[in-house]
Amino acid sequence: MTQTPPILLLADPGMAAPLVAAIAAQAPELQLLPFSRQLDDAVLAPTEVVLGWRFPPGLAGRLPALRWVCSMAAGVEKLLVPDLAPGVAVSRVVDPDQALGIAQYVALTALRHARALPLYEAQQASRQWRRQPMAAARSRVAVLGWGEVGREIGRVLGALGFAVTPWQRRSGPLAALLAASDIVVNALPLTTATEGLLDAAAFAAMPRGGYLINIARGGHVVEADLIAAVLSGQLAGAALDVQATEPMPDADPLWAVPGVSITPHIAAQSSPATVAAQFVAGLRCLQQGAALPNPVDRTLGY
Ligand code: OXD
Repeated sequence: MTQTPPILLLADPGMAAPLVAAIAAQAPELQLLPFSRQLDDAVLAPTEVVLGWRFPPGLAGRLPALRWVCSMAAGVEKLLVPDLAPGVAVSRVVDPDQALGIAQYVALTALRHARALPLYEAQQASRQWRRQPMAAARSRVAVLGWGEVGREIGRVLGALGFAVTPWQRRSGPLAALLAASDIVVNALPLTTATEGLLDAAAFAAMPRGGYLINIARGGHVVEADLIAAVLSGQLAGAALDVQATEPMPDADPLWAVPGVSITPHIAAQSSPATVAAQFVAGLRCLQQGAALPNPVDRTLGY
């Protein structure tokens, strides 16, 4: 491999050390430069390659030699910043284990809702041994977004007996599918076209007692509308692994909505070894002028 300028690493401190170790194990000749606010323009200017999940504000405009941005996250919207020069290629890591992990999270939360576990947990708290009728109609699931993650969710839920219907933006209007879905799972990329898609009108279109599972981005959901829909009983609740503001502040009203389960963006993460292997393979393609694996269409946003 020919000598390259250091690779700029945009990772949270907890993620940076295992990634640096995984890349060193696979390509010891590569030099990594973890980003810090103290780095000045002279150090940043030679950067040709960025590996990360989000640009700090103003950074992309300070990288005049940038050629390639490799996203270690499935969602790339935080890298497609306005000051990213038009010619810079963007691609992403696609980790099948991450898709499986997310599908497991969705299966867990969908089954918890469909099998009325919160009801039995409440009964246990008051020592009630009471059987409730099961509603078979709870098994219709709309999966919004049919990329690697959406398809894996569909595969796992299908195997569990849920009737899964996929939806993509090109499938056309969403309302009819929402009206026929007891559970809606959001696995869409966040783009200007999908931001705020899950709003009061979407929740009103769902059958009363419906349930939302969001493993994509908080920006897809108008959270005030979701809270109103749950408090009014239109929705039974929601499982939100992602929220508009992460980390969620203490004062966020979502914390205390009965029926809403919050997890801190843990549905699944890519493994450092997979990120390292795909990044190194992508770098070789870049150096040889070959097509990058898993390219991102910057216009579409995914
Ligand atoms: C994401 C990820 O995009 O964790 O949310 O990969």
